Amino acid sequence: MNTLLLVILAFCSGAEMNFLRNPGFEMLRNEQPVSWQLFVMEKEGSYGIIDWANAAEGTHSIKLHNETPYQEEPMNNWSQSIAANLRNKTLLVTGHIKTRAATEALIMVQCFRRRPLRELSSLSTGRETPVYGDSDWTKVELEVSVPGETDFVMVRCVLVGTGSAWFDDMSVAEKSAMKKPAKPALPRIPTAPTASFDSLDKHLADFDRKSGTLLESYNPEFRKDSSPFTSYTNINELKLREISAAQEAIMESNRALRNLNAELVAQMKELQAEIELLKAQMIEIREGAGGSDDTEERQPAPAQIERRETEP
Ligand SMILES: [Ca+2]
Repeated sequence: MNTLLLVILAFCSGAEMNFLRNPGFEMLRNEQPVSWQLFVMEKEGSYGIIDWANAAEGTHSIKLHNETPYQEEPMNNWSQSIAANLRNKTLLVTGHIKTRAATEALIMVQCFRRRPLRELSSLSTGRETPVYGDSDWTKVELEVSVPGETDFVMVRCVLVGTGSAWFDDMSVAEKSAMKKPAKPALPRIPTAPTASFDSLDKHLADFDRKSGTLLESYNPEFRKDSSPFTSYTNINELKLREISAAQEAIMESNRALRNLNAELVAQMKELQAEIELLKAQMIEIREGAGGSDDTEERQPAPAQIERRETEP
């Protein structure tokens, strides 16, 4: 029985489709899990690897480790972007997390609009089911109502602070008929950056300036929160949202620059052709008028000069 048939049978039998690729980290390429991206801010004793010794399912999991704290929390993470159309769907996101001496480990889900780039929602398992300290494999889950303007969904496995965290057996599936009320999203950042090419420099400058005091800038209520874990998660979720948005803005601007360069090259070629044509017409006019000075050599067109220069 081939794979396609198995997939069709699974679909027809009502099994939930997992929108994540390689959700159990069993497919490897160059000792890296296929379809997953690693972000670890460079620091001695901080790393992300595939782990053969710990697994909630199969034989592999992914691991993050931070030996010592960063001056500013980078939210090191493994991530995967889902481009499937998930608009207006209610998703059930699940995963398994194991920790050793960890400050906190969580799964975060962000919904983004692409043009203009804007984060539409962000939720994490850290808000209601934080995993920290020494924990054996723990199942965490999160319900996400995907906004109607969403173009892609980012799923991140995050280690906050120090220690070790393992992640395995992940799933992002459409929640079936029985719908629960949606959980509230994080407060929106009023100055969420867009991918406008003109405003990129301003945005990056703002990002640098605000990164240190992000929470106070955007969420003055956080200090009233009595839960240290929830507060810590909020701070770092906001920072990660900013980092993600800045990365996307840079990519958008690079694309805009490439397009602009291509247009400029095309325009220059057109102008050069027009100049050649005008020069040829001037020569014709001079010859037709018989007013050319025979004692003076005619000026050749630039194209002719180039040819002469390349001749041996
Ligand atoms: Ca696995």
